[in-house]
Amino acid sequence: MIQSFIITGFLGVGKTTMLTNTVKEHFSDKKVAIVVNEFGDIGVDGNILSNVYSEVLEISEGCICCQLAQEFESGVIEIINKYNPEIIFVETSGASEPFPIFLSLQNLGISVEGVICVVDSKNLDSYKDNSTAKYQIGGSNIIVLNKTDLVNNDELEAVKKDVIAIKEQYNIKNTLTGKMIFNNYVISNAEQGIVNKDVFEGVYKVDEIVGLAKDYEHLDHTTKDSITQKVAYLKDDIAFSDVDEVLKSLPKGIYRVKGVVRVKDVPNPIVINYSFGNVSFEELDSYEERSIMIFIGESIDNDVNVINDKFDFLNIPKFKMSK
Ligand SMILES: Nc1nc2c(ncn2[C@@H]2O[C@H](COP(=O)(O)OP(=O)(O)O)[C@@H](O)[C@H]2O)c(=O)[nH]1
Ligand SMILES: [Mg+2]
Repeated sequence: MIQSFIITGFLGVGKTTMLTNTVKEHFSDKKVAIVVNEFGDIGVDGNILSNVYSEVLEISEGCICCQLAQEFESGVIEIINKYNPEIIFVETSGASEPFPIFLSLQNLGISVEGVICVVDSKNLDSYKDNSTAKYQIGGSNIIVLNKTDLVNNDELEAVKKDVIAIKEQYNIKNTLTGKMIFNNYVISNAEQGIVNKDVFEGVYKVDEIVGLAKDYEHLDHTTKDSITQKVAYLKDDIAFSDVDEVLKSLPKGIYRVKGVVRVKDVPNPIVINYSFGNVSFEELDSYEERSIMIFIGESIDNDVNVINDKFDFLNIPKFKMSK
């Protein structure tokens, strides 16, 4: 039976970092396939990850927990046929819930070995009131407190307390039987997404969910404290300092920025990965598309207009066709 892990967690908490740093380390002897549900029109993570693994199925535009279950399932079937993996890791979008993905995997006869929720220990306070974030914690059985390098012991303890409180309140139940879906859960600390191998060793294996309630209530995170994203296409001939300037002047509502840009003073294309005030840059070997930055946050339309007006090299289409 093919095994799988679902990696969930809010925007920018370190899911992809965990995939690249831990999966590479612990599963070098296995055939691993990775499915990434990128929140954003263009899959930036797919671009990074495909440099590390050969098989990345990337599902973009929309989130797998809502409208894309079918696309997700047929994508997974395709990956199985093509690659015959022993383990599949699914990184869900930071704006989606893990549970529908869990069901999809079970539908396909794939064993779910764990639902891992990565938590940003430094920034939990800024996002813990978001309803999707709460359901992500409630819908997981392995909780990884990441970015421990950015907090002290007391802060980490406080984060742990918050996580436990959210977990108790939002722990996912079978609505038919009223029973908890996970009998147990663990909390584990991490830096740069590096966790012990025992997290993956099946000790927390999730039992098949039998007779699941059909009326499982799907949270409508597309309207309530909804996370939106806007893509900006950048004009050519910008400098690295221009990118830096944009990131320094972001309005508060925009807490996540991803992008791939070419700038005239750096030879290689640069991946931008910004979350909650911290940014990292990585150089790519090649990138043929237009330079883009994706701005993500809660109700960011006004915020985006502000930066669009300020920087003439950003081109953010004002209207988007609705689906
Ligand atoms: N300081 C610090 N930064 C981290 C850690 N883990 C991830 N990051 C950074 O957080 C940002 C978002 O990480 P990413 O893995 O892309 O998040 P994702 O959106 O959850 O996939 C990147 O800039 C990472 O380099 C960590 O443990 N400590
Ligand atoms: Mg990611």
